[in-house]
Amino acid sequence: MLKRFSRRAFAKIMGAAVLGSPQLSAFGSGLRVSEARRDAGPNYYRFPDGFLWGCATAAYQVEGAATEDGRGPSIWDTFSHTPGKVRNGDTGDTADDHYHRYKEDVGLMKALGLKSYRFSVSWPRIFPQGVGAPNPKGLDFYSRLVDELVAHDIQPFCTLYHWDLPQALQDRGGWESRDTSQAFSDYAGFIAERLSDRVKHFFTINEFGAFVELGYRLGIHAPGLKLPPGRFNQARHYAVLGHGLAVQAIRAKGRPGTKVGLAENMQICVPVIETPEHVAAAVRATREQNAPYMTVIQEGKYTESYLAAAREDAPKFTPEELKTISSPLDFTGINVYTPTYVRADGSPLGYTLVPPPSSYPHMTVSWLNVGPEALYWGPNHLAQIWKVKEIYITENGAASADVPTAEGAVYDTDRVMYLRNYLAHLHRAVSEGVPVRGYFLWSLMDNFEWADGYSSRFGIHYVDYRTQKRTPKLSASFYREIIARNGVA
Ligand code: PNW
Repeated sequence: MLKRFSRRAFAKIMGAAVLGSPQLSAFGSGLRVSEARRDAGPNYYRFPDGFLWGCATAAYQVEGAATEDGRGPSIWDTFSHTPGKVRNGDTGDTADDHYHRYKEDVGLMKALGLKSYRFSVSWPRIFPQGVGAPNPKGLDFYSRLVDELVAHDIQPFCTLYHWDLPQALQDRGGWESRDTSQAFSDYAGFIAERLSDRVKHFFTINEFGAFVELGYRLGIHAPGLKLPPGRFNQARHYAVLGHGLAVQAIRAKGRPGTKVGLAENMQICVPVIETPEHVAAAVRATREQNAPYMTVIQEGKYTESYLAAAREDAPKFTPEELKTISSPLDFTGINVYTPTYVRADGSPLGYTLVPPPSSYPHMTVSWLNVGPEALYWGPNHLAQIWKVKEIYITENGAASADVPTAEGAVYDTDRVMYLRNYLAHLHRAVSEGVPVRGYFLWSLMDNFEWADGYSSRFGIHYVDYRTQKRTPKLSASFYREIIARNGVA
C-alpha cells in the first residue's frame, strides 16, 4: 500500500516537472522507465502534426547587392559606412550575396526539410526614397524568391520592416515623425497587394524592443541617436502606430485569407521559482516591462505606471491612435533569446527584476544568457495574459565561436545544447495546449550581425565570406533530425 502510494505521489511530482510527456502514463501502468522510453521512442517530445519548422533571416543581413537594381540607401548603409559604428568596419554591401544566390539558399532549406521560411523585404529596394514610385526590379526579386520557395513546398512568411529604413525618411525625422508611420503603412499595403497571392503570413515590424531602443536611445544601432526621453517615447509611439496602420493596410490590400501579425522581442519574465507568487509576479512584470510595445499593441492602452513614470516625457497620443495600434491581429510572433528573471516582492508593482550574477552562462554575445525556460514562459504569457490564439516563435538561436576543422566541419555542440534545451521547453508549452504553430530558427546561415558585423555567427550553416561557400554545421544536422521526426531529438 505504502509502495503504491509513493509511486503515485512520485508520478504526481514528475507530472509537475515533465508535463504532458507520455512517460507518465507508463509510470501508472507499472512499466520500468527504460521500457517506457523505448515505447515512446522518437515521440518522446513530439510536436503536433503540421507544426511549422522554419528558419529566419533579414534582408540587410543576408542580401548584399546594396546598390543594385535601383535599391536606395537605408539607415544601415549610412550607419555601417560611418567609421567606428560596426566592428571591423563591416558593412552589408555584400553580406551573404543572397540576392544572387537565393536559389542555392532555398536548396539549403530543402535539404533541411524546412516547412517555412521567414525573410524580410528591404523597403528601400521597393521605394528607394521611402515613398513615391515603386521600383519594379526590387519587387521582382521578392517575387522570384517567393516562387522558388513555393516551388519547393516551403511556406513564405514575410517581414516588412527588419530595420532598414530608407535613408530619405530618416532625413525627414525617421520614426520621430508620424509621416514615417504613414509611409510604412503605404509600403506594407503595396507589398501585401503584390505578394499575397502566394504569401499568406505577414509580419509588420521586427523587434521594436531592439531597433527603437538600440537605434534611438542607446545609439548603438542605426540611426545612432541618443534621444532625450520625451522625443524617444514619441518615437516609440510612432513605431507602434506604424505597426497598427500597416495592419489595416495589409487587411485592406491583401487577398482574402491573408494573415497579419508582428515579430517582437518582448521581455520574457520568468519566475525565479515556479510558486504561485513568483508566477503572478512574472505575469505582472511581463505587462509592465513591455508597456510601450507589446502591451499597448495587445491592450490598446499604455499602462498607468508607464505613463506615470514618464511624467511630462510621456508620449502624446489620441484615443483614435490607440485604437489603430491595437488593431486585431491574426497571430503574434515573438523572438526568444534570453529570460528576464523576476521575483515577487511587496513593492507597489509587486515584482522585482533579478539581475543575473556574473557567472551566469551566456553564448558568445554577452547579452545572450542561456535560459531555456524563456521558450516556455514567452508563449505561455501570450496565451494567459492576452488570450493569443495563434503564436509563432519568429526567432530563436545562438551565437557560437564556430571554427571549422581541417576538413571544414563545424561541431557547434554548444548551439545544439542550446537548441535542444530551448525546444524541450517549447514542447512543454505546446503539450499544455499553448497554441504555438511554428518555430523559426535564427538563422539559416551566418550573416551580418548588426553592430557586431561578421564577427558573431548565428547560422546553422557556416559561411566563408571570402568564397561565399555555405557548409552545414552540426546544428544543421540536428535541426534536420528534429524536423524529420517532428520532435526533439
Ligand atoms: C535579433 N539584444 O536582434 C534580430 O531580430 C536579428 O536581426 C538578430 O540578428 C538576432 O536577434 C541575433 O542578435 C537582437 O541586445 C539584437 O538583446 C540585440 C538584442 C536582441 C535581439
